[in-house]
Amino acid sequence: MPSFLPLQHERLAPDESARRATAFADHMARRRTTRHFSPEPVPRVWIAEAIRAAGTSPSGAHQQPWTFVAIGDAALKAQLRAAAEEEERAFYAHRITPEWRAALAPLGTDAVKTHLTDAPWVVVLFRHSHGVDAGGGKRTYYYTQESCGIAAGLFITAVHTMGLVTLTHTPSPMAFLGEVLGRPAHEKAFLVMPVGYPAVDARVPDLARKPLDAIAVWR
Ligand code: IYR
Repeated sequence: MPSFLPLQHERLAPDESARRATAFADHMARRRTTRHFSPEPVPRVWIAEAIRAAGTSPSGAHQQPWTFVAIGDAALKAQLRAAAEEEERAFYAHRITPEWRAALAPLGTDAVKTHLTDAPWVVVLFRHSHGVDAGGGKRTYYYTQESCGIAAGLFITAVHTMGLVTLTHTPSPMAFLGEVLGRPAHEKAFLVMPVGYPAVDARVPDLARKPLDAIAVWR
């Protein structure tokens, strides 16, 4: 039998909804992805709160198919950076297609991943490709990609809201992350997110977002 509870919901005055709608969209419009992090420390509890926020994400069948590994240890970050750069050197030298290289050109990315050692925290989101029941048996999980994508979005939003920056980094391939971080085989590295203050001279590519009328259709 499913068990239901009354929804806890605060009904806002319409003008307050309107004010929040614009304030939040403006707040998110100020978010930028930068590759330039300050090594300044960030309290562990802030990272914990961002993970707690991300963990409120909706997920397929409420299976919550995610593990967030937060790395603050400098030696471990250096080990991850070395492994990521090895993969990325092969990516930029051989695996990248000409079309992909052209698409990345405006971002100015290369195989050097200073953010993995500059940022005080590197958070790696692992997607559970399936669950494991009490007896060690495989339990099918649903919509794990979508679920982890939404959770990552909430994490990024939490980080931005606390005045920090993050970068959605996808080293390719990512299998080394599970090995270095000792995750079980059903946890697949999904996204690497360094978190910290921006460097004083942090820069961002000169990019524009699509306007509302290019991304919304009304019927
Ligand atoms: N994984 C590489 C390449 C890369 C791919 C995309 I799509 C980006 O938006 C940015 C980078 C890297 O991290 O450099």
